[in-house]
Amino acid sequence: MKKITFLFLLIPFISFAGEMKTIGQKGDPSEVDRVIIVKMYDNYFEPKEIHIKKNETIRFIINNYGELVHEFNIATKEMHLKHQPEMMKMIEKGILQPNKIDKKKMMELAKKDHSLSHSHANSVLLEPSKSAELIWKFSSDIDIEAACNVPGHYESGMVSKINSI
Ligand SMILES: [Cu+2]
Repeated sequence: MKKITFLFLLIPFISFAGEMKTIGQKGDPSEVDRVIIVKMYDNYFEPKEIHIKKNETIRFIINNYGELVHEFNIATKEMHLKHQPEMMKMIEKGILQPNKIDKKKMMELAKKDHSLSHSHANSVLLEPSKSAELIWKFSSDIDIEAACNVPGHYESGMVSKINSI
């Protein structure tokens, strides 16, 4: 019985790890090939297109110049669409506010529901005037996008195409 429970817990993890592999992996700081500066505004990114080479490790330096909380998330369109309900849940729980992240509440609620902690290697969530960096090693040439999944932002065009050459 215990074995079966364990397997069920493992299945979503395996499928997520599989998805991550197609978009690349967390990059090693000592292997950074290039730095790309990303600016967040309400509700769009600059640049709108990002060009990368297969196997390139990029250090993204992300600055939020907007007045709202924004996310920079590297994923396929399907992964973004799957992540959006998690972001909606963060709003419903009061963790994610238009211009603020309630980190205390996040830590508290994430003890019971890990999806509320928003800890993903391929994503950063930033309050206004904050900045962060994300090092990513791209491994494939499938269609990926950098997007903000704060409810309504993706739909209003907060997405940059990542083209591999
Ligand atoms: Cu946004």
